[in-house]
Amino acid sequence: MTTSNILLQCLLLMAVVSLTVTALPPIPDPLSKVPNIPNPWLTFKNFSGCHMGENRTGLASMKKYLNDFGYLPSPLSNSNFSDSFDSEFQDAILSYQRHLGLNTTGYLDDKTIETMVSPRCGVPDIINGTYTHGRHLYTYFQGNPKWPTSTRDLKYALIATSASTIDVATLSDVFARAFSRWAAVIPMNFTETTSTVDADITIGFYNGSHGDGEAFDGPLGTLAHAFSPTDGRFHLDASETWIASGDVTESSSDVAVDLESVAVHEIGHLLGLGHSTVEGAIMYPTLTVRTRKVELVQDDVSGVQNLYGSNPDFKGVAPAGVAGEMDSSGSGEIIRARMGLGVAVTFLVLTFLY
Ligand code: TQI
Ligand code: CA
Ligand code: ZN
Ligand code: ZN
Repeated sequence: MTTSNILLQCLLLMAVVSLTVTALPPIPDPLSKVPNIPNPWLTFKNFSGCHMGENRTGLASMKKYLNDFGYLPSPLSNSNFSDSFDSEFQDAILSYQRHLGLNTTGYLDDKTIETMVSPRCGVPDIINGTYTHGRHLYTYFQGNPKWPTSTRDLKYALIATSASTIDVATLSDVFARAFSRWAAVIPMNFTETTSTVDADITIGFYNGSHGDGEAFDGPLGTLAHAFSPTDGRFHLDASETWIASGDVTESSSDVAVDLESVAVHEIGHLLGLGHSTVEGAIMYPTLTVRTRKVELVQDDVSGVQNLYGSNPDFKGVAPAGVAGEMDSSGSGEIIRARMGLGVAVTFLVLTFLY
């Protein structure tokens, strides 16, 4: 290779480089990254910035999209979706953003639209509250019962404590802590009331049969049960060795059960969650005696937020593995609830394994 040849090549290369440089397109705006192939959802780009209370021609097509993929309920029979950005549509946007791991802005920001316009699988993401892609996660009761969206304050009352040896002040503390774990993630307040008539949720300790056809069974077996929304009854077996204060793992009893752990699980049922297949979830249907398990994991949070939305102050759960305050003696008996049994019956006492 001669020097002039190299020189020529250099010149050529420079020409190509400068050509390429001058031919570079302007810095793209985020929405133009989407390929311009025929795409039925491309019109969604027109809704950029659209938010609550607005009316945009054609917005109904996005409602159709969110309906097709499981985020928005179908319109009332014989009616069509409207073009107005109403609160139901905002809930669907929030749910979509949560499921897709986007910022939950609740409006049509560019990133959300870009995600919607992108090619995707035709199978709905959610059918009856359950993810269709990948493993099964949280579940709901038949018909997805929940407390009405207008209810943002639930009152609970301790109505039957005489069968329990734990003093009422301690019980109050334990249930307040258990409720607050759920209140931290959804826009719902729980307050204790002494008035049974005002209470949405009633909590009581009972021995044996207690009038709902589901008798308690002495130590272990069934520990407690709760009804799906909006029944509100939460019963505990008075004959368990409940640990309401102090460290359950240090208990002298080998059938000691941590009261707060069971309360957090039952409150999940009271709010409308069935059992989950995610190990480590509060709604996973096993608990080991002499073990404390009180921290919600992402699956519990997704399940309950999909019903009620997110608490605006909620900052996310600690990553798995760090989250669990799970603390086991390792040799304890495992308490198991039968998966899905209660899922088929709503407003009836759920069927129990024990
Ligand atoms: N009581 C069962 C439970 O709360 C009752 C039940 C069985 C149920 N299947 C259901 C309730 C379906 C709703 C839907 O799960 S239990 C656990 C767990 C029980 C079990 O006394 O067996 C906990 C109470 F999950 F660990 F097994 C609390 Cl945490
Ligand atoms: Ca029992
Ligand atoms: Zn009962
Ligand atoms: Zn359960």
